[in-house]
Amino acid sequence: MVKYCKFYRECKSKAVYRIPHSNLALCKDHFLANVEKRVQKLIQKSHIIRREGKNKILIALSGGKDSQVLLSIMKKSYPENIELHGLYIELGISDENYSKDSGIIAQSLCDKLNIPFYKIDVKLLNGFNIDDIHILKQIIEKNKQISKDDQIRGECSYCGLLKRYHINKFAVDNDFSVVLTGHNLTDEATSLVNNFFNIDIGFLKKPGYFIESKTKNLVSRLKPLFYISEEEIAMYAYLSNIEHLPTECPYSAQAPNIKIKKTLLEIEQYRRGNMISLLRRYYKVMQPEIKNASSAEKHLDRICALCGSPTFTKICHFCKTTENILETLKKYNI
Ligand code: Q46
Ligand code: ZN
Ligand code: ZN
Repeated sequence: MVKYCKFYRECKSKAVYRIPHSNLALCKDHFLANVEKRVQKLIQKSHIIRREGKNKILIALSGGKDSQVLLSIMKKSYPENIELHGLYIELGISDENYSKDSGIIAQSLCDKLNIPFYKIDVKLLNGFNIDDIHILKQIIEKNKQISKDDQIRGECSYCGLLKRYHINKFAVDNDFSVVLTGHNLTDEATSLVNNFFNIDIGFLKKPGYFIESKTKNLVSRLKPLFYISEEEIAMYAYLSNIEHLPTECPYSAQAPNIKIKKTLLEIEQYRRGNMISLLRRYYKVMQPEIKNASSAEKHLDRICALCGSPTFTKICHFCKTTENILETLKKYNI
């Protein structure tokens, strides 16, 4: 039987998608409008768009569906009163041409929407990329029996650090008021559960979709797709014909959260809306309690002696890590 759009009983079009958490069947136009409205709601709640002055906003792009959809929605929703710019971090993941193709796709959408595009190559700036980390990890693991001196974490751990650092630095250096990232509901629910398992209080007391910075050299960050699931984003990209890289990063299969994500998606099959209610209720009820109960927030009140970033210690975590990686790469002649 053909299902019809249930948008306030006004619409007589055929439904194309059922919103997972509300079970609301919608036609193409009303589905797209529903997603856009939910994104605009978070933008409004975070007050990142000022009525006066310039609204210079940076979107972190990866060429994947999340950031491509975010860029399209932002351009469509705020055609005039904000100045949008796109930044792509070239991480040097060569398998299946992953990084190269991602950059081309991100740039192509920026060109199409007339948005300034920038690219930062981590190998040029830091002397190594994620492929180098991968090679180093393989060698260290192979040599474990001989030497336990060298320790290395997974590729994603360094990748996350490089991206966060360079996105923030670029935003600070170029006077952006806020950075938007494409983190979605599915990934956020997965990280939350993972951090519960690890009892990572530092993460658990952080605010959800908006991290407002009052620290010099640290830009505020907003995740406008926080309450939009991966499936809804894929549907939005498909229905709006938004070009994006369809393949996953070759290192994503080793990402520590992948099994938790699969389990959450299975739970979602019989507890519809489980992920969205987990995030909503956690950030409304539990996060404020954890924040109040835990020791006072440590402030990033020092400036890194090497790079000038805000830090707790004399040298920031990024500079210490990159220095350590460069030394280890040299040791193994990579
Ligand atoms: S790009 Fe980087 Fe992701 Fe690839 S290495 Fe991991 S973190 S999976 S978003
Ligand atoms: Zn409709
Ligand atoms: Zn530093």
